[in-house]
Amino acid sequence: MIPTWRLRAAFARRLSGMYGAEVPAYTTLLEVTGEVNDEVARRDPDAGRLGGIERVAAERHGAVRVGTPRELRQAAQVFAALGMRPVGFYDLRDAATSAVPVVSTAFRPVEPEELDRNPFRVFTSMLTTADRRFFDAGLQDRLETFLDRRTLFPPELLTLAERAEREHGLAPEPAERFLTLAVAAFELSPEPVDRAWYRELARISAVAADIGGVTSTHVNHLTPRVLDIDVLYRRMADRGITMIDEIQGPPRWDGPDVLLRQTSFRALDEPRTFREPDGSVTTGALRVRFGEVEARGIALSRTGRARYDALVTETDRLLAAAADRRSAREGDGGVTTRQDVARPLWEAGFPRSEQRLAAEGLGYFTYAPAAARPRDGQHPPADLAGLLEHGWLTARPIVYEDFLPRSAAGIFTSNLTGQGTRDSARTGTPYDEHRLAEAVGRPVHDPFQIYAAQQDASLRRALEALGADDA
Ligand code: OOG
Ligand code: NI
Repeated sequence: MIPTWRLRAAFARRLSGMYGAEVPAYTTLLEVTGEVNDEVARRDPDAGRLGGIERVAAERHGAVRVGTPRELRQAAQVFAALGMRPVGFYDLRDAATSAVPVVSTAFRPVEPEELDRNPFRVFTSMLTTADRRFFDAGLQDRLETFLDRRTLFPPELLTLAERAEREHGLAPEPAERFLTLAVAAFELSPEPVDRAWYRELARISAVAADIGGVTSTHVNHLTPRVLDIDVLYRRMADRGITMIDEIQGPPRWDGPDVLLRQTSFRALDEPRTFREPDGSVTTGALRVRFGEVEARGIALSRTGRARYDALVTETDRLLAAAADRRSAREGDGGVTTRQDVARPLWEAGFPRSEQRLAAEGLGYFTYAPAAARPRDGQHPPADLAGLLEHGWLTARPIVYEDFLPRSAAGIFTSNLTGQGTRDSARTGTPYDEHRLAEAVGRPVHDPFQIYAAQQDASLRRALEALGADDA
C-alpha cells in the first residue's frame, strides 16, 4: 500500500519533472533555488526554524484554473486522494489592480505532520461565468456550453481518486496508474486551439481565454520555496532571466519574516497549434505559463494580519504620494521602491522580535516548557508574555502555509497580455467561502482556525506540564 502522503510527494515530484521538461526557465529557477538554499543552510544555524531543510527542498506550490463547479469538484476529488483539502477563500475579481474573473481556494494538507511530510499545495481558481461585469448573458451561455462539453479529468482517474481517498492510499499498480493520469490531466495539451473563440475571450480577459478558450487545463506555474528570496532575485537576473519588478508581500527588514514573499518571471512564448476560422491548422504561440518563487515566514493571527494589511495600505498611500511629487517635478530624482517605503513603516509599526510577536498575540507559535529553566522555587506567571519573558516557555513559529490575495492578483496580472475589460457599472455575482464550499462540494477550511488549533493545543499541553512540575 502506498499511503496518501507518498502519493502526494510522488505527484509533486512528477509534476515538477513534467513542468521542467515543458518550461526550461523553471529548471534554471530550481537550480538557483537549490544553490541559495544550500548556502543559507551552511551559513545560518537557524535555517530550519521554519521547516526542515528537507521539507523546504521538496516544497512546491502549483496553480491551476478550472471553468465550472463540476470541474472544481473533480479537481477536489483528485487532490483529496493526495490528502489535500480546500483551505481559504480568495476573491480576485475586486482587486483594485486587476480584473480577473475568478474565485479561488488552495488545496493543501492541514495536519502539521502531513505538512512536514510534504506540504504540496495547489492554488486553484474557478472562472465566474455568471459575473456580468465580464460576461453578458449570451457569452455566459456559450462559455458554459463549451465548458460542459469538455472532460478535464477522465472517469478512470476520478474512480481511482475516490478509492485512494477512501482507503488512504493505493496499492502500487493502481497508484502508478493514478499518478500517470493525474499528471497528464495537468499537462499542456497538443490539441489545436480555436483561434476565434480564444480571441473573443481574450478580449475580455486573458485568464478567461486561458481557462475557457481551450479544451483542457494545465498547471500554469510551479513555485519552489527559497530561503533567501532577495539573493535569488538578483541571481536570476544574472542568469539573464527577467523577473517582475518587485518582490511581493512584506519588505526585507530587520525583524521576523512573516507571511509570504513572492516574485516571478514572465510567461514565455510557447508554440501552440491553432484551428483558424477557415478550418486550417496553423502554428503560433501563446504566453500562459511562467515561473514563481517564494519565501515563507510566520503565520499571523487575525490581529497580526490586520496590522499587516494596514501597513500595506499605508505603503500604497506613501508610494502614490511619492509618485505624485515626482510627476509634479517632471520625473527628476530617483524612483522610490515599495520596499524602501515599507521598511521604515515596519520598523515603526511591527514587532521587531519573534518574542514580541508571540507575546502580543500577532503571530502563531507552538509552545513547549523550556528545558533549561532552573528549579528555583518560582511559580510560573499566569500570562503568556510573562511565561515567555521569564523563560518558562519556548515558542516555535508556525509556518504560513497559505497565500496572499494581493500577491495572487499581482501574479495573475503581471503575466497577462493586455488589461482586458471589466464593466464596473454592472454588479458581480456575490461569492464567499460558503458559496465556494457549495461549488467544491466539501467544506472550505478557515486557515486562521487551523493555525489557532495547533497553537492552542500546544499551549494547553505546555501549561499542563508546567502545572504538574509546579505541584
Ligand atoms: C494563480 C495565482 C496565485 C500565488 O502564488 O499567489 C498564485 C494563477 O495564476 O492561476 O499562485
Ligand atoms: Ni503561485
